[in-house]
Amino acid sequence: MKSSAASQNIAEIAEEKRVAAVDLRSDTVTRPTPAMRRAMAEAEVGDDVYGEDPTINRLEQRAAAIFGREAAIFVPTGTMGNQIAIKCHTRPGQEIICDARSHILDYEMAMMSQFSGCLPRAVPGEDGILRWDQIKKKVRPKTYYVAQTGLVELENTHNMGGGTVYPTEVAEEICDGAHDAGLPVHLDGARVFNAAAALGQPVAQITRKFDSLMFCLSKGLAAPVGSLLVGSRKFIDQARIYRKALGGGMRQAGILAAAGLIALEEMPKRLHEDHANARWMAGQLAKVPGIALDPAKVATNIVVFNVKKTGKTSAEITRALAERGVLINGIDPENMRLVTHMDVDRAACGRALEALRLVCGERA
Ligand code: TLP
Repeated sequence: MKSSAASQNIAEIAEEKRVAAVDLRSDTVTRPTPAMRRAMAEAEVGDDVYGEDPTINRLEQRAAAIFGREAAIFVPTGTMGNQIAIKCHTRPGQEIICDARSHILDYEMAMMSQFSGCLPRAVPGEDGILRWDQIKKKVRPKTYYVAQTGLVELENTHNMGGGTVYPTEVAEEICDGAHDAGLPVHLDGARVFNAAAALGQPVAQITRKFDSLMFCLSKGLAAPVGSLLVGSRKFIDQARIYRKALGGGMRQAGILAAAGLIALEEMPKRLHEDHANARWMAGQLAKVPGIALDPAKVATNIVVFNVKKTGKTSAEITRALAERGVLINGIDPENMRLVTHMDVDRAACGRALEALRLVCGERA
């Protein structure tokens, strides 16, 4: 994805043109609802490093209950949640089996190496979805002269795979296989509520075999900040130590947890609207000359499409769209990603589509 500095410039281009932006760069751009802002203003708070913030405690307890686990910990970002989990599960010198386009590998600043001293053993999943048959071949033999596998990591939904969803039986087969091999499995469930909505199954059911999972409040669930790491009491006690070590002990963060509680209780109900908008956009986009994608693969709120045959690079398209008030980023020179969310309704999606038709229709 673009650096935040580059994205900022794109937003500025739209602003200069004084058009109301349709921001499809990510579901991270959602703004807190009026109810969240009220709850934030009125939140009961205390010092969370002393375990004394009642709102944080409530959020952690609710997250653990919703996922049917012993405990949870509030962390400022999904990245911190994933990296704490990796640190807890592994020892320096081990390998982590993950998809070749996973967020932990491509967008988390090589922290699995910087912080945990581990190497990725990247496996190419189909649209990001791995199978046990692929993974089992990558588990290192238990001999003293090769680095040992320490962890298997999955991502559901898979971001760069196009918001793809793990069939529950596929994820469970991986967890069972890994456990038989003596390996823990962590889930990057940044968008696990989108996966649950698409599958029509509760999050507790689709995650029950994972040893730990991280989910984000600040994506489709629209909270301003925050993620939770969920697992056993022992795992979360260890996670609390690493969160503090990373500078993630946040004091009166109940102000954030108050918005997070609304995100957790209220927002999963509306994710199907984002999915319907994404599916609609994908169907329309597939008809635009020069754009290639398979709309049948769009299951959640992410649409990845190829623009090679428009004769333009994704960067050129991003800029031309921004001049028309539409914000969509490239993944690489040929591929782009749009993400639907609470702050873009069907009419806004229609405006974005119109701009895409115009921009892609022009010859480079
Ligand atoms: N994803 C962001 C970018 O970093 C790509 C986005 O716009 O989608 N896991 C997954 C699957 C994610 O998509 C993200 C963020 C994270 C972890 C990290 O969350 P944050 O941004 O809170 O550190």
